[in-house]
Amino acid sequence: MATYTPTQLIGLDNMLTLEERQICDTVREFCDRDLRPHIEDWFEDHTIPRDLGPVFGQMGVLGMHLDGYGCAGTSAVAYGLACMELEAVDSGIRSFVSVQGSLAMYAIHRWGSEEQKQQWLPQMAEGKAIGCFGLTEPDFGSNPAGMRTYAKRDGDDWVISGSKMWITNGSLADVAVVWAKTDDGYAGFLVEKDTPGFTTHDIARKMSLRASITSELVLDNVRVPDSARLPEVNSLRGPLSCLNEARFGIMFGALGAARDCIDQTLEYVKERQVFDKPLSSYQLTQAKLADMVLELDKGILLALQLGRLKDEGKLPHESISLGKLNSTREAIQIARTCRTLLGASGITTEYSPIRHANNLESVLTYEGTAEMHQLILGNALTGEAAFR
Ligand code: TGC
Ligand code: FAD
Repeated sequence: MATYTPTQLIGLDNMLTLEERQICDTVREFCDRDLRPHIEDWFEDHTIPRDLGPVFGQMGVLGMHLDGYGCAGTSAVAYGLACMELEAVDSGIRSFVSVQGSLAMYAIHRWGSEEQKQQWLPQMAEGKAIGCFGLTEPDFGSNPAGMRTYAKRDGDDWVISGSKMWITNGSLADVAVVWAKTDDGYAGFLVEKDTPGFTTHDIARKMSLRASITSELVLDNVRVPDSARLPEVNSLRGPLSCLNEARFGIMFGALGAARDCIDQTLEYVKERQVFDKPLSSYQLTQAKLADMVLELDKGILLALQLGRLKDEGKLPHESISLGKLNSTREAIQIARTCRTLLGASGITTEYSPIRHANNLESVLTYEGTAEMHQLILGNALTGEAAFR
């Protein structure tokens, strides 16, 4: 009897353009050749090689949905599909690409001066310069409006003091996009790595997103010229607009992690004999598989619809919360259920579900926790902001 892959059941390929299918195939081949063979070691060693930057650059995935300045200028859907392939390897891999393209590069592209764009975007698209994005602080994660990092005007310069916490690629970055309060609202600054007073400290012993560097940024009277300030924004609209881009990528990406869990588990249950029959032949196994594939495919259809709206310029930022909330919440459930089907074999990194499940704890939390996205949707539906 013919069998189907999970995405064949919704005819995913028929919903994609030729270019989108080609991008998927190219990124998947690259992942299988250059990333997948190493991911267990990177996760185990709590690291990600810095020289992956130029490798991603050659692939054309860094800032791929941005126009000009050496960026590929693809559709939003193509970017999402690339995120799905990257996160099928590991959320840390997708994080590297989203922080570079959707947070650091997007901030410069959307809110930077022409000089800043010329200076940074081409080398960031090539992966020769790495960027990070400092919004969260030790005491202000879900509520960035409360940030204490402060930038004071001093003649032609700004002097910035404060700290940022949980910053992906913090110590790898050549340039940090740092958000600070000012007398006039909020501003973003491009802080180069060797600027006096600027230091980074990596966060150790993470049980999640181990194939990713997460750092604290400390700014102790860091002096930068006004030309380092992103000139086009002086409100929280600046960083929040960048989050929309990264959340969009996660909406697709988390489903890649879920798909990989299901793929590995399907192979396993067909081979594994329990009570003298393949594990795949039991009704309880099939019910779990059916429910997981249903959620995966529903998630992909939602992501694709929101992606098409984004490409038409008709996607309200509140709708991204639907996708980010759904994909992360369902993906972590799928990863955990796959782990149950693997039994004891599921507790080591030989199979991907437990690694994905651990990673998805971070993905559920960063870029707005699941609860924040419920509140954003609650606000959109009722007109009542219940954050405060
Ligand atoms: P609020 O008063 O509602 O708005 C302030 C200003 O921002 C505008 N705005 C938005 N603009 C664009 N996109 C959005 N999604 C926006 N949401 C609001 C708003 O119009 C206003 O503009 P203006 O010009 O009139 O001033 O802001 P609030 O303080 O009440 O906060 C709203 C809330 C709670 C939803 C927001 O703070 C939030 O989303 N909190 C979650 C924080 C978060 O997601 N942090 C993520 C940090 S980065 C990260 O996690 C990277 S992980 C990367 C990886 O490794 O992959
Ligand atoms: P808190 O805000 O303290 O939340 C704790 C709990 O309280 C959560 O369950 C939350 O949902 C709940 N809560 C908060 N407010 C409310 C409310 N009003 N009503 C009900 N419940 C509420 N940040 C960056 O700026 N740049 C990065 O590159 C970056 N990378 C990250 C990488 C990793 C691996 C991780 C784990 C985090 C990263 N972050 C980054 C930080 C991330 O965005 C924050 O962790 C996240 O926004 C949540 O903030 P918090 O951890 O301070 O949790």
